[in-house]
Amino acid sequence: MSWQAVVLTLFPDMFPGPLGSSLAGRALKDGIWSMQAHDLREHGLGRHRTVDDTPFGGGAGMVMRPDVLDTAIEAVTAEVVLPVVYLTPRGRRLEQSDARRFAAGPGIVLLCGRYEGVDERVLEARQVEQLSIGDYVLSGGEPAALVLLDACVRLLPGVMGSDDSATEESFSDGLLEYPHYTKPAEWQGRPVPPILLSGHHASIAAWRRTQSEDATRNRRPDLWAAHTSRSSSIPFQQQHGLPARSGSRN
Ligand code: 6GU
Repeated sequence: MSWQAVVLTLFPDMFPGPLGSSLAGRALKDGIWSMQAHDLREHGLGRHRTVDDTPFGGGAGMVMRPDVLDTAIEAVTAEVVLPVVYLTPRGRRLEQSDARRFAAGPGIVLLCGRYEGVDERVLEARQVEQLSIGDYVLSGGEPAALVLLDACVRLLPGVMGSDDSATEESFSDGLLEYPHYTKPAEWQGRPVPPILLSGHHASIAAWRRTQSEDATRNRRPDLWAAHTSRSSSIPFQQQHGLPARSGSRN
């Protein structure tokens, strides 16, 4: 049985979208994962297939109805038990550990809201997990759903090559990746860092480690703080950007 991605959306045409190409697209064709995008309007009420209404308490915009969403969720979770996730800027920030957790299970149901949001009660009743992909505003949850699915699918067995690139990349040890270089050795007057041409594998590994640490410290102080608090092997001076201890202590 393949890993199951179920999307509930008013815009099913957006799926699989970019996930129909490249690695994820190959894996979809190979049956490693499957994708169903359901139009929420199929469960809409009345002649106009209404899915939303005005917010109690007033305010701008429309809110998606809990009864419509509940029927839609019930229809797709009748057979298998899958976690249900609502993509919303109100959610907790998506992390690599979430992708690992979902990829390890049978699949996921993704609820993509439009308008001002969805009625809170259906999220409580269905124990829906709320996730955001970052602190910026998208016009809907669909691009966020594609992001979450990409992060999960690339972790499924057989999707990436036989190498360990899925696990070795950024975030697996809490550091950003070191910079990469290829031919030509000099381009527009810019040489490749000479250490990379030295053939000294231990020195190259040490240089890359330093590059990873410097990039993380400078660009992502949040990741750096988490990394240093985990690894007690890093000297206090280095953790705090102080000159290294050297010479006699007396
Ligand atoms: Cl999950 N949805 C929307 N609409 N905007 C977002 C988001 C999600 N994550 C970041 N911005």
